[in-house]
Amino acid sequence: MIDLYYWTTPNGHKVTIFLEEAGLEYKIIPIDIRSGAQFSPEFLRISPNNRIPAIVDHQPLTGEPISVFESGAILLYLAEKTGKFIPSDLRGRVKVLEWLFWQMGGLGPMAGQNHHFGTYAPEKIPYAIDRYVKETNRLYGVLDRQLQGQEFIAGDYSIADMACYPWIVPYERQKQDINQFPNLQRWFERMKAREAVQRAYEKAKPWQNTPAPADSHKILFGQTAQTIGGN
Ligand SMILES: N[C@@H](CCC(=O)N[C@@H](CS)C(=O)NCC(=O)O)C(=O)O
Repeated sequence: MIDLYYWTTPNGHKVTIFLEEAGLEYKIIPIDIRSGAQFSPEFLRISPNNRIPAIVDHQPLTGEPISVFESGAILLYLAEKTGKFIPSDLRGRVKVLEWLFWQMGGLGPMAGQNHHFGTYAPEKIPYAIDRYVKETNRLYGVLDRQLQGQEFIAGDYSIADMACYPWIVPYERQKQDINQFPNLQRWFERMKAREAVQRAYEKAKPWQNTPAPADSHKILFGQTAQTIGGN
């Protein structure tokens, strides 16, 4: 059994997609990041960066239960545990890792800043909005080129696809026209049609559109080292 510390965000969806694809048994433990649940001492013991997702695997391949934070590390851990969605040959494996890390260091953070300045920032700062809309657009172009002539990002369907897909779902919010990226669009439709992906998004429903507390903006975007007790 795996405990998944989860909220209904792109990084949360990555892990439900894997768990659904692999058919692993798991329990969702909601961490409402809008109300500050990510700062509880119990959660910080598992996820010291006070962010979802995180997992506790109660039956690892060896030894005591193990916790993992960071969505890329979780996907890799689960792929290694199950022997699924990552090739075992050297070259195939490197390809998947390249695109997994590309998502973790590029697409995720840049699209995240795009959401921040385009949606959440109380002040609309044209330079910041433009910077992240353009950078997201460049990354979409990179992915579109990579998908030319292939069905999935790094060869066979893999954790690289699972990492990227939830960050393309909000393409409209990111002010991107997916029609400009035909290879990416075909891949997107292929991903969306997967039953496991649909089940993963179903899992989010009980918490989606629930009212956020009045001070959620401050909780999510107002933290410093001092407020989290880091200095
Ligand atoms: N690099 C981390 C990013 C995780 C992350 O940013 N999680 C967000 C939701 S998508 C979160 O928990 N935010 C809570 C906060 O900012 O306090 C990962 O991929 O796991």
